[in-house]
Amino acid sequence: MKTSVCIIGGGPSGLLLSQLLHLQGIHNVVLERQSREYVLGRIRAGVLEHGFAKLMREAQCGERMDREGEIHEGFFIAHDGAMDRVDLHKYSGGSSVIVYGQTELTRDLYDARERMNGTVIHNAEDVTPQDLTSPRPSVTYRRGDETVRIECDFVIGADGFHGVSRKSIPKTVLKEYEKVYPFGWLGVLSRTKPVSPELIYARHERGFALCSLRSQVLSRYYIQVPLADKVEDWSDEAFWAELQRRLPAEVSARMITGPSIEKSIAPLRSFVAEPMRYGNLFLAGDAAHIVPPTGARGLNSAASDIYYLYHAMVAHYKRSDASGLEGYSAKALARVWKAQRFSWWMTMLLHTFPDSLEYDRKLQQTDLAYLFSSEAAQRSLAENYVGLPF
Ligand code: FAS
Ligand code: PHB
Repeated sequence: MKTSVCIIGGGPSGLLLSQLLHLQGIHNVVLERQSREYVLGRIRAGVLEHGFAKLMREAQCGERMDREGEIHEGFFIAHDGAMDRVDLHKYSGGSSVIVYGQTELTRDLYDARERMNGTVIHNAEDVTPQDLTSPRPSVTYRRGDETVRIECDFVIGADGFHGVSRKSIPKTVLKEYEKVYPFGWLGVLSRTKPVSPELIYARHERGFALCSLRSQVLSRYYIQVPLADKVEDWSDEAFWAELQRRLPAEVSARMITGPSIEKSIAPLRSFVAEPMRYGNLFLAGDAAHIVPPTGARGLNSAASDIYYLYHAMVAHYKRSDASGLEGYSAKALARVWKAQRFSWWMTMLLHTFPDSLEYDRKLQQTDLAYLFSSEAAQRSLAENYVGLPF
């Protein structure tokens, strides 16, 4: 099989790039290890930057997002007995975010790939990039007993943190930066009316909590839990009781609880791999970087990688201009590290740390007091949360 661009990974990064390249007549193939149902069974991100939303529209996949997604112009931070609102619209110069689940946007991307007869190969086993530094790289994968080779010009590693692509870069070339946090997030999805029309991030001495949503009948809640906790340690009743302990009384009092339809614990880490290019392999999304979800930057960091790669590939194939490809890694990493900083800052601000000093906790309180006393501080938070320019 021959193609121009072979994309490893059928998550949002891989599918969005595949769709954008297809619309520009650049042939590509997506290789996904799991089934489509498995990929669509993952519950992950919920907040889209305006840049991500724009790319979805450019990919002709934004119609349901614009119809069913919710525009949010602010969110709340509950702390020290107060509930302060961050006015994103005012402090970002009129911008906002869209609340629309990653599961849904991945479904929209799959549907578009199918509608346009795109090649997305599921259940691809033992996917292996080959000859990445040669002018004719290829990717092999196993389909039952058969090994298939896909010859291509470029390989895109959009296969997430546990994928094969980053591991195909020699250790003498790759530099990894990592910070692991001493806690995780226990997340619950429930068919209940959300407790608040806007997100509530809560800093509490018992631990962080977040009230989010997927729609007006589907709520998404999180609480910070110790790393040693397992999902089976948490009954629904225990979850709801702990969540309500960490929220302001007036919020807890109006909370509608119900059975969890999804419950999982995600560990929190900050991670960046450099460079994001090796020969004709380009890394994008979680394959290259991971952030703690506190700042809702995870999926959104993938968006700028895809934007840069998309424009670089179009320049290469349509104008024989390789500058975008040559400059990709440095350009993508510059924005990735700003998302890393913001996610780290939000995480340090709002979580309780097992080994923190009383001094550290006073600094957190002071940081929040300063934030809500300074328009400059709120402008800084807002411009990062709605998404820095691509
Ligand atoms: P993905 O991991 O989504 O997709 C990679 C794809 O590659 C997967 O489908 C995988 O099956 C496939 N793959 C892996 N290895 C392969 C191989 N060898 N061959 C072929 N295919 C292979 N972000 C937020 O903003 N907010 C959140 O609340 C949030 N919660 C999260 C919870 C969890 C448990 C995780 C893991 C991430 C969360 N994220 C969140 C971040 C998440 O949304 C990612 O940023 C987003 O999925 C990135 O998309 P991709 O880069 O496409 O990677
Ligand atoms: C979510 O709705 O899943 C969500 C929202 C905001 C975050 C993290 C997760 O910062």
